[in-house]
Amino acid sequence: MSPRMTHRLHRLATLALLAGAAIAVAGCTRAGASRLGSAADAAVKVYVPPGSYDEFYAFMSGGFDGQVGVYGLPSGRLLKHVPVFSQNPENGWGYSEQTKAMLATSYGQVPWDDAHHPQLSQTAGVPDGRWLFINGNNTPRIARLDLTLFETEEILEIPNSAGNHSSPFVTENNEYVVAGTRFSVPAPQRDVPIDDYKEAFSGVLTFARVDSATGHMAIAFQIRLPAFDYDLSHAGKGPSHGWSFFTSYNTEEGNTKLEVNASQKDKDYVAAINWKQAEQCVAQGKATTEPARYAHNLMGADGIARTEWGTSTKMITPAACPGLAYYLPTPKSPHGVDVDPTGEYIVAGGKLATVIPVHSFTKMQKAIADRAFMGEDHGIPVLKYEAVMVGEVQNPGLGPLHTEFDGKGYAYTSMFLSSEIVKWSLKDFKVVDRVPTYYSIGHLMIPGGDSRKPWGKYVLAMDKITKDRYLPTGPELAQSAQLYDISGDRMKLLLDFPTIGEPHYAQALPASLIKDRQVKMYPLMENRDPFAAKSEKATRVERKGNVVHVVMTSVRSHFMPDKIEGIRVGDSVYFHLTNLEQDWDVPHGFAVLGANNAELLMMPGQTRTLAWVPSRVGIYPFYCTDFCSALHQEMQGYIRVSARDSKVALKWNSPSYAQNEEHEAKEHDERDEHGTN
Ligand code: K7E
Ligand code: CUA
Repeated sequence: MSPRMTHRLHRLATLALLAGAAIAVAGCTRAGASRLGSAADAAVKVYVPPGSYDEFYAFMSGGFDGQVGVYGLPSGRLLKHVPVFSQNPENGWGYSEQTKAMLATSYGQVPWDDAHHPQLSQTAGVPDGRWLFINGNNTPRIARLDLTLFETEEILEIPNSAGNHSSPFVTENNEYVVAGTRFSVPAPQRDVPIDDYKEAFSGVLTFARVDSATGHMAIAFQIRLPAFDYDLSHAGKGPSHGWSFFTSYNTEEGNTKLEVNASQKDKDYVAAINWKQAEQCVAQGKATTEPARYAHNLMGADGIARTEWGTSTKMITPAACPGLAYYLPTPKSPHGVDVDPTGEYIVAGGKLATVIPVHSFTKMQKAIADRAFMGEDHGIPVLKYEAVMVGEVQNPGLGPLHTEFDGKGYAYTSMFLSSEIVKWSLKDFKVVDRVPTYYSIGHLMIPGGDSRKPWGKYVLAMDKITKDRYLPTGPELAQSAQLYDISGDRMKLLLDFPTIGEPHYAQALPASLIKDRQVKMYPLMENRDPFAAKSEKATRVERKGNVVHVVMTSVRSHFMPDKIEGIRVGDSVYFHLTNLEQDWDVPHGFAVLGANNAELLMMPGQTRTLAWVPSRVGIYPFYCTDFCSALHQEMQGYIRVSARDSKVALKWNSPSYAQNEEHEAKEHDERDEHGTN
C-alpha cells in the first residue's frame, strides 16, 4: 500500500471514528490485552537453539528495497537478502558483466524496483519449492528465483502495463504467472491528453506461461480490459482451476484526485477471468498480434545473463472472446482477493467496506449459466451481487485488506485501520477471534496459506508502522513482522522482528522441502564463462586497443596475478575473477581502490567480471573482501596505472607471462619495422 493510500485510509478512519463506528477497535484492544500470556511460553515457542534449524523458510518482499528477504520461522532470523530488481554492490549483482543484463528493460537498465508479492511455484496447488516469483511494481517485471541457488535467474518485462501490482500470483501448476496493471495507460503507449482517459486508456492483464521443466517464462497472451486499476489477484484452485480473479478499483475511471474520485461507487469489482477460455480464443485466432517491445532476461547455463527482445504480444478482448471475463460486484474499493484452499470461496478485502464479502465459485457459475446479470460494464457482464455473494463477515474491524487460510476451516484477514488480525469461520462467516498488530498491518501470511494445503501453524503479520516497538533510529523506523501461534483456538503473539525493506506479501514453506537440495558450489570444470581461468596457468592479461582483459584466479589466500603493470589511464579494464575453490561456503571477494561501481563476490567455481576505468595514474591496491582464511588479510595485490601515452609494457606475475613476453617482443619488433608507434 502506498503512503498516499495510507494517508487516505487514515483520513477515512478518522471520519469513521467521528461517526461513532469505533466498536471493532474497542473490542480488539480488550482481546489483545489478555493475549500476551506468558513471555516464557512465547520464548520457548520461537527459540531455535544454537546449531538448530528453523522449521520454515519465509520469503518476504522488500517493497521499495526491490529484493527478497529470507527469514527462518519461528525464530525470525534473517538468513539471506537476495537482490532481485535492485543492484547490490555487496556482491556485484546488476554491476558485474555477467549480471548487468538481468536489469535490462525497454526503458534502459533499471537498477531498482518496488517488489511486493512473492509467489512460490506450485504443483497441484501446493508449494513445491522449485521457484519463487516476484513482481516489480514500478517498471513492470516478473522475476524468478531458483530455490536451489537463492538467486534471481530470470526477469521478464511486461509491456502495455504500468504499475505491475496484481502480480505474479501463480496458477495451480504454474501454468501461468499473471500481471495486471495497477495504472491503466494507453496500450500501446502514445501521446494523448490525460483527459482522454476513458477512451484512450486500457487496463491490460498479462498471462505469462511458465515452462514446467525449466521455469522459463514467456508471455502467452494479454487481455485488454476497461481502464480500471487492477490491484491484486489470486488464481482459482480445485473446482475453480482455470480462473484467475483480479480486484479492480477506480471503476469510476477517474484520472485525477482518486482518493475522492475513485471512492464514489458503493461497489467496484472482482474481475473473474476464465484463462482456459482465453487459451481457446487464442488458439482459434481471435487474438490480434500487436507490436510491443519488452526485455526478457535470462541467466544462461554459462552463468551469463542475456537479454532477448520481445517484439509483439497477442491481445484478446472480452468482445472477441465471450465468456472470458465477468465482473463480481464487490464493496468498496477492494484491495486483496484470496481464494480459500477448497477453491470455492473468493474473499475480497474492501478496504473502505464495513464487511468482508465472500463470493462463491459455485454460485458464480450458476449465475453465469442463469445469466443473472445486473447489466454490462464496457460490454463485460456484471453478475448480480446477491447471485455470487455467499456471505458477508459482519463487524470484522476496519480496513480489511488481505486474507489467508489455515486449512482447518478458518480465514484470517488483516485489518489495516484497526490494526488487527481477525479470524473467522468459513462455515458461517462469523468472527471467532481477533488480535491486535503493531501497527497498521498490510499483508499477512500463513505458510502455504494461499495454497490448497496450508501448513497452518503460524500467521505472520507484516506491519507498516512500528512507532514504539523498537529502539528508535532517527526519522525512519523499521517495518516489522509479527509471528502469531495459530495452532490453538486463539491466536497468540509470539515474536516481533524488524525486516529489511517494507514487507508487503510473503510466502513460506517447510524447510524440509528445499534445504537438502541446495547447490553447494559451481563445478569448476564445467565453468563455461569465456574468460574463466580454470587454473593459475591460464591466468593472463591481454590488451586489445584500449581494452584490457585481466584474467585472474582467487584461491585461499592469493590472487593470480597479484602484480600488474602497463595499464593506462582511460583503459577499459575488465577484471575476470574465477574462484578456484571447490568447497561449500568459500566465496572470495574482489575490490579495487576507487572502483565506482561495486565489488565482486565469486562463489566457488564461478567467474565474475568487474569493469574499471582508471581515471588517474597511481598504484591501485586490490584485495579480497570476504574473510576467507587465516591469511585473508594477505589476499591482496597491486595494479600500476600509467599515463595515457606511457610506454610501460604490460607485465604481470603469473605463469603465462614469460610466454607472453616473447610474443609481445615480437609484436614490438614488427611495429618498429613498420614505423608505427
Ligand atoms: Cu496490500 Cu502491494 Cu499486496 Cu502492500 S499490497 S499491503
Ligand atoms: Cu579470499 Cu578473503
